Amino acid sequence: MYWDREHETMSREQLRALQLERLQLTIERVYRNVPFYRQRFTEMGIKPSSIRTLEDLRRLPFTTKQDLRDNYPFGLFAVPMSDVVRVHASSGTTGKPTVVGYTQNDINTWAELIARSLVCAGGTKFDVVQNAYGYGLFTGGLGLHYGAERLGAAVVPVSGGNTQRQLMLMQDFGTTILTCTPSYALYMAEEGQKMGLDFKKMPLKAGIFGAEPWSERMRRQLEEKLDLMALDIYGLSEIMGPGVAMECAEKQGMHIWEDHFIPEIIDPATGEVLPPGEEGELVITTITKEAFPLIRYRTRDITRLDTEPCPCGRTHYRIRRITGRSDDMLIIRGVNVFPSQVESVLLEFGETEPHYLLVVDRKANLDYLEIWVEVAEHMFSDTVRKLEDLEQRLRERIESVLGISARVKLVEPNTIPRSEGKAKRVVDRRQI
Ligand code: ADP
Ligand code: K
Ligand code: ZN
Repeated sequence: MYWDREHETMSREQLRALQLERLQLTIERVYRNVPFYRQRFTEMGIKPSSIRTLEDLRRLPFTTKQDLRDNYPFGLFAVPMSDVVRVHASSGTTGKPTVVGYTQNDINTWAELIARSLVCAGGTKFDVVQNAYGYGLFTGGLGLHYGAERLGAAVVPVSGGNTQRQLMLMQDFGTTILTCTPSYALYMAEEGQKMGLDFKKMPLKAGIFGAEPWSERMRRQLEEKLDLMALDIYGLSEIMGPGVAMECAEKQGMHIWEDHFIPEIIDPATGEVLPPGEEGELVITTITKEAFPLIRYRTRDITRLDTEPCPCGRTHYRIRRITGRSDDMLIIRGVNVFPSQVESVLLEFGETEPHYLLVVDRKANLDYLEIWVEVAEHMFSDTVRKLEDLEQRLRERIESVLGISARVKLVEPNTIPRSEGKAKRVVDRRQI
């Protein structure tokens, strides 16, 4: 029923004591090994010995994605590269990605937390886990992979895409646990139906869905169509990757693994810590990471912390569904996209106007991105070929920066509505 009963069901007092001990070690580590933190702490008159209680955490400064960008690529690592065994990356706010590193111990911790998360979904060594999260620089694929192996399950490292083959393997291998984004799972369900598959006759029992926001409505659809228990998993590369928090069979929010991460909920406007239960931005401090520890990292994800005891017996607090972001990041097919990334490409090209719009839609459970870009009047008197050529070059460059496919549509001046004040860069038509 549990993977690590001792840690998952610790009393709150024990858990707090463990957190304080680990927090103090982490503060010492970053103070010693990361010039960025030493300088920040010194400016604020903070020494490692200043952190005497868990409440003292509030005195420490936040870390933001901009800090990661300023220290690109390895500047915040707290160990020499000889101790780093893996590097992952996710979208940054402009062209450069956010880079994270892991020691062997970090990889082990990650595998442990994923194993815990799989057990939350009823996983055992007898399961066949079809892992359709993308493998590569993104944390989804490899993160789930090592945890499923740790559990002793049989992992099918199929990665994303190629839906017909996914469905064939699912049938032939007798997949019992499916891991992927919720929108891709729905897409698979519908493709399967078209192929005449009867999911009720297949051994699928659980789906571990995350990397993008979804809803109770989607949960009902997934459970009905795929005949499984659909659970939510949360994570972000900066903190580790998937498996930072995982729902149990109670389906009342995701247990955040507090023996490794300390969550806080803040008012995104003032930075003030909010009382338990209030909605705000999730801030996380890592307390066991070696290569890439982060102090009070602002996730920009909006949620609330549920401190009520859970009937499953796990004592770790739960975060509720992520309801939005406190920045302009979009998640398209599980991939993080910032409008500023598109802007940086347009600036680099210098052949268009600075007015652009990202139009996102979901058709048949797949996300589509169209980018409208205004070009000068005289461009339209040029040959069609010239315009098509620009469109294609922009598309190729944007796709390589964003990591997802997109359609570029060149439009005439003043096509994109102007707004007073902050420009509106996104039209999101998706319903989840
Ligand atoms: P991952 O591969 O886990 O998606 P990324 O670092 O690429 O990692 O993206 C992390 C972001 O994805 C989070 O900050 C959050 O906005 C979003 N995300 C991850 N899991 C969920 C989830 N279960 N529900 C809503 N959003 C999620
Ligand atoms: K994501
Ligand atoms: Zn629970």
